[in-house]
Amino acid sequence: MATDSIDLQEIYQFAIQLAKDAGRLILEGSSKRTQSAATTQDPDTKKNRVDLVTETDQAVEAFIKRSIADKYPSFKFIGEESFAGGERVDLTDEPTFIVDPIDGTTNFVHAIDFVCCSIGFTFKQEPVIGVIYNPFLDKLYSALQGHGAYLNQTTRLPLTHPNPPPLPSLGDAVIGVEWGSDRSKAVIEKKGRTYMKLAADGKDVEGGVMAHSLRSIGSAALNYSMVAAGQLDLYWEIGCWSWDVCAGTIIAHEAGGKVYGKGGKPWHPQDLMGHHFFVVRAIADTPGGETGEQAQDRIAKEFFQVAEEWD
Ligand code: 2AM
Ligand code: CA
Ligand code: CA
Ligand code: CA
Repeated sequence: MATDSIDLQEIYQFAIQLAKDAGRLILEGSSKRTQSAATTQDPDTKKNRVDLVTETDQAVEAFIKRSIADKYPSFKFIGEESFAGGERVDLTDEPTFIVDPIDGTTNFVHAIDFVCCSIGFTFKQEPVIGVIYNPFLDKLYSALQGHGAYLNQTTRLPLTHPNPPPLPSLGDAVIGVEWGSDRSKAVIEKKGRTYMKLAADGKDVEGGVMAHSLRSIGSAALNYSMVAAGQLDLYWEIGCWSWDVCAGTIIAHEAGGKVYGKGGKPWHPQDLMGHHFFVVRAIADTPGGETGEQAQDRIAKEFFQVAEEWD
């Protein structure tokens, strides 16, 4: 297709409106968000009884997919619930929407307000547009490549823009982590050991860094949004998917955050299709001569001396 002719500004405005409309559907569906409404249908991809999906997840994805097909019939679409339904799509150079209709389904089912719709868009394999909307808190995080990241379309991110605070060490950080839905012994032991080292004092636990704290807010996309805002210092995730992080990747990047590949390696576009994610918030240049990016790399290095890695 004539990809040179795509109008990113127009697609950005379309994605913002789509996220707001999806948010309305999520609010409407919230009256039905009970434990019993959640099922674990499709045993192939919905692995176990904590991997929840509701009718609202599916209805919102169907709405978003239809809206995109009406407006941009030639664009590709990757979405969590379509994937669960057996639709597998590779990342290509083509314009591609990558969507999670509800990120934070467990929160949605338990009436916890950290729920969002995440709409990402890639072009030539790079995330260039991201919109993350939490309808319960009416917070919309968005970014278009090269144009900065915003909260509710007006407040530049990070919230401290243009003066992000320093981050002297990993011990000064509030770190976003999640338990995910893979509760196998291997995964939970590795995550658990890493969380212990992050939380404990080095005098008690070998390698302990005693970070300011850990937070599990239950939505990968909102973790990215909070790193973009500068509320979380970093976020580490193993096990989530492109639809969890596509929008967040460009929002965090446009807010001065740095995203990394597996194990803290430099980010490569195909990392989006993997399951290892790590992002550090914007950090100020220090008068001593360390740039913000050098500080981000230093924190990443410190983190991966602590974190356990796996495939
Ligand atoms: P979901 O709500 O769309 O299912 C909470 O752990 C966060 O991780 C949510 O963003 C959730 O997305 C996502 N998630 C789901 N399964 C996961 C897994 N196995 N590993 C990591 N994250 C997962
Ligand atoms: Ca899910
Ligand atoms: Ca998700
Ligand atoms: Ca989801």
